[in-house]
Amino acid sequence: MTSTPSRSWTTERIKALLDLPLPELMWQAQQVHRAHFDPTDIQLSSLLSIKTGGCAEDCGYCPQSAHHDVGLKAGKLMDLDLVLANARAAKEAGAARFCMGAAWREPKDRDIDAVAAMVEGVKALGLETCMTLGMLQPDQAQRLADSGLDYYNHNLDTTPEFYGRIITTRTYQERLDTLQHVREAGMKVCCGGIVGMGEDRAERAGLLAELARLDPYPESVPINALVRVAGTPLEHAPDLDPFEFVRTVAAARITMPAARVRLSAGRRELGDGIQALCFLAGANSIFYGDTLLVTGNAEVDADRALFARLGLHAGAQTTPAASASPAAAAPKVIPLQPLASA
Ligand code: SAM
Ligand code: DTB
Ligand code: SF4
Repeated sequence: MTSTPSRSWTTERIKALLDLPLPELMWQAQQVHRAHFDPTDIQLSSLLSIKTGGCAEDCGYCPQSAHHDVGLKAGKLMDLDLVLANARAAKEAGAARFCMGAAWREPKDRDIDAVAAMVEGVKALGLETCMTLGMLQPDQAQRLADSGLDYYNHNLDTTPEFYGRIITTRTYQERLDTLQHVREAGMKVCCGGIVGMGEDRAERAGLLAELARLDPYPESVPINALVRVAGTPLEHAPDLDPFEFVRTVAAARITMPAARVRLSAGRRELGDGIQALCFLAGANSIFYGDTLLVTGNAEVDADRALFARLGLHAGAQTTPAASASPAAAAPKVIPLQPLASA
């Protein structure tokens, strides 16, 4: 089977994929997956919140927005030593990439000096580096690239039509502009979205069409299932049929054949069976570690057990089971109590 060039993916064509009987959709996704990857190989990225809470943006899903009261204490930018201690623990536990997230609308120029030192330090440990700091100006993107940043995560989150119901403080076009600055600075793009915010199937197709038509499409595509955090406007978002999540993963695989499609936030709540279906649908990356940014993630021990049951392995550098000593089982230095989801 040949993969259709990404630029020809329209919302209508992707909606037609999402409407297929599940066995047909899975079959197409698996053929594309096997043409580009070993389907047992899963990439592991660990997350760390380097600056937590108090964010000026009003993203309706986000526990870190200053517009919502979720009982989270806002913090300052984390010290370099603590970042590096967390990165070392993540590497020991088997992660290949370390993603540092800051609850900023956009970094100030002086913040870039501090985070560039983090990139250099994490890279020196032999990890791939990723950051997500909000909007970037071209010169800021260039400074991050020059410091050795491999990936920049900046999500489109949803389709342009649904976007205004979720975020009012930053435009869709501003997100696209940041993605362009990241590309022009020579970094790899990590860009995806959230499923389960009350959007319909056509709107999920619209998100995938935006992602697949980026030229080139992102190397890394996180598909998050909304984590409904008490105190956020989306606390009571309607339940999503988990098969809709699986379908979205499959369509991401088909439309962005060579991307790492990441089964991201919310996978613990999806359970082992749905996670397994996502891996069969072409997901080949996870956020790995007991916390996401401020909410809990599937635990490292549970992931090791699931990988063993499914015959999956961590591709880059190490496998979690082979590399880890009990003391390195999880990055225990993270000084956060995960927030409970609603
Ligand atoms: N502040 C930066 C920004 O928004 O660009 C970076 C951090 S922000 C937390 C990164 C991404 O996390 C968001 O774009 C969103 O896709 C995801 N996210 C945040 N809260 C979430 C939630 N409750 N459930 C699922 N994904 C979430
Ligand atoms: C992404 O797409 N998902 C991650 C990462 N990029 C930075 C963040 C998920 C956050 C989930 C809620 C929280 O813990 O804050
Ligand atoms: Fe701020 Fe990012 Fe959360 Fe939006 S998603 S409120 S920009 S931390």
